[in-house]
Amino acid sequence: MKFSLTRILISLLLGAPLVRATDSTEAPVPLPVMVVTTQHSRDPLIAVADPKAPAQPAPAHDGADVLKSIPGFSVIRKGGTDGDPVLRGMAGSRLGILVEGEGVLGGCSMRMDPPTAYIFPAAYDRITVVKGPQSVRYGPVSPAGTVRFERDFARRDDTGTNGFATLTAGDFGRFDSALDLRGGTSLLQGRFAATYATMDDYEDGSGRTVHSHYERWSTNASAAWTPDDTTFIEITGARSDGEAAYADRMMDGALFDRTNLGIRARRTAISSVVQAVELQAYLNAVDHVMDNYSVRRFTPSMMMPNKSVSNPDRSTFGGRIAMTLAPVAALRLDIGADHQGNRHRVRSSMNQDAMPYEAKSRVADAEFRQTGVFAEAAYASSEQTRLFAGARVDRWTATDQRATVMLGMMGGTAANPTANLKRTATLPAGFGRVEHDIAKGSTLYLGLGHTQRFPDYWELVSAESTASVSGFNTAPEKTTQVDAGWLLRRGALELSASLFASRIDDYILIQNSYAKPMMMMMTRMATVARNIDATTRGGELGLGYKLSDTLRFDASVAHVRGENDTDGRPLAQMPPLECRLGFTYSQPTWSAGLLWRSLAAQDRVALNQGNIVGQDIGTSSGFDVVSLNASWAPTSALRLSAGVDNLIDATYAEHISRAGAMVAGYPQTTHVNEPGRFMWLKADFRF
Ligand SMILES: [Cu+2]
Repeated sequence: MKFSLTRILISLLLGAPLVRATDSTEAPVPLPVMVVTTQHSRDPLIAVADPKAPAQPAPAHDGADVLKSIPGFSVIRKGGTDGDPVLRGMAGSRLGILVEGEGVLGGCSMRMDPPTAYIFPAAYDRITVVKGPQSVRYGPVSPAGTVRFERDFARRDDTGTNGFATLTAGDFGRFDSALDLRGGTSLLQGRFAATYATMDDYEDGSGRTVHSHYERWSTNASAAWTPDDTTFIEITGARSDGEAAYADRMMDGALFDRTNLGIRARRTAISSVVQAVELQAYLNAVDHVMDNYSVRRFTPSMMMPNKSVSNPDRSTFGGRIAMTLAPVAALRLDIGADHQGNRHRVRSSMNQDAMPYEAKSRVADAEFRQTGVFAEAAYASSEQTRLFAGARVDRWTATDQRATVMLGMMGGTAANPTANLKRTATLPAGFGRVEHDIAKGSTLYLGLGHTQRFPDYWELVSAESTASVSGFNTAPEKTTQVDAGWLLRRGALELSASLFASRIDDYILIQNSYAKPMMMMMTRMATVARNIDATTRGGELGLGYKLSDTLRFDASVAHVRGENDTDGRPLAQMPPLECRLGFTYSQPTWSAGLLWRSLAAQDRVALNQGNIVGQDIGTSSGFDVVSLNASWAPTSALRLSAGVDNLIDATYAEHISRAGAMVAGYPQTTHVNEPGRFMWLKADFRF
């Protein structure tokens, strides 16, 4: 019994499946014929998604849209792609995003490029989400949770090649393709993945064209050396780029260039006590260009009378060393250290014709460094009860390298009061959780976590403070959260309930239209970062029920409510109550399904307040969207799926989506609207 507890703990800790997936030498497992509409949690606080599976609504090919099928997630829309993912009302750096354990930080001061803008889901094997501050092993603890995009990481037990290819075509000129090839022997293996995705401007339900076209491509390559069953050494590289039209601002993204280099090594089964040692180092260099002329028709405006460009870049480098110990059979201990540093630079031109930005030199404006140590334990105290606890401490340094501060587009510049300021902070985080099986297939859990988040680039550099033109003194944010829930799998029933309550001291609120005095008794409107105290609470409920061998019913509810206790107002940018109902009829080789997504109105708003991505612009009404899907697997290697998203062509926008901007040649809408009726076809082929 001890052995199986150990196996469970190892698999929980390493994130590995309990039973190893069969390799290509054995009979292939057919591709599942379901179109994913709702992901159910099967472990406390953990949601797992297959980034290669067909999903409805059809996600844009980026790392944010692919999370929409997990209850609790929503996306702040800005255009056709590169939206910002939100978990339980928490966006930006409150949600950690890791690509194979690496941090990728965008460079855009206007937040065009969240980390997910550089992620191409079809190139990965698995997405794992840990909700809440309930693990300390993945770098500084993000208060809302951590999303990991990962590839399988194991020795091959055969020689040969195998691969996965996918094609999607749809309305509005949608075309996605991806190829994932792997081959080698038990000693050496290589992998190559490439993706290409494009879409024209889409139309909302009322036939209004939204400035939203995009084109994206990526390539990933890796080579691994596996001299024996317990040693894995891999080097990886990636290159990607894209172009995206934005419907919510005066500029578009003309370049989203990412260059990646990484090395990782793992040695397992070193001794009875040392189960695994892992080492990793990486570099992610992001180069971004936004302008007002190359992706849209240039139209001079008061704010930007000339062709204008901004070209930020950010290099993020980091590393990690970790060890998994098993001092006794029922105890697993993970200890380690990680480091991350990043450097942000920018060059720009307010008159590209007269002074091209390419001729200017890049100027560093901020640098961040973080080093942390962590220890996390998992202990099976009985066959029914598991205890988890962890603690980490991070040392942060940030340097303000700006001599001057830009006061908006028209405000000119001012001397930077925090120029050359180097600030440091030592921030703790920790959690404890108990999971108890009250019966077979029925688990209750209760956890308490605390984390202190160092402010990010956008909170320190892009925003001012209320008292000064620099926000560089913004205090760290402290989150204390209780997570509790119940998982039940019995017969035809699958139920998951997760509830949370969070107290956030010094929540970093981003507020725009903040009046500041200017010379000659005038005022100007600034965007400021303010520390406030806030509380949030809510949860997700998931239900799956097999009505018969062929008919399945799925439902999910996600809710969050936030308070700004300092201002006595609702906390801004909270998505409204969301319900999803799904029916699926399935046969072994085909399925057909219906998804009904219903959103409540949101009248709890705080105008001009929000986060680094966006601010509340008003209340929103509710909406209902009905979609249909079907899937067919004629052979074990081929799957065809199709869907009609938004069947009744409803006109709607997500509450948290950005306000529509005036774009020449396009109608302006209050929010950036979601697409109208959208038909798509997807083919997946495994070989
Ligand atoms: Cu940008």
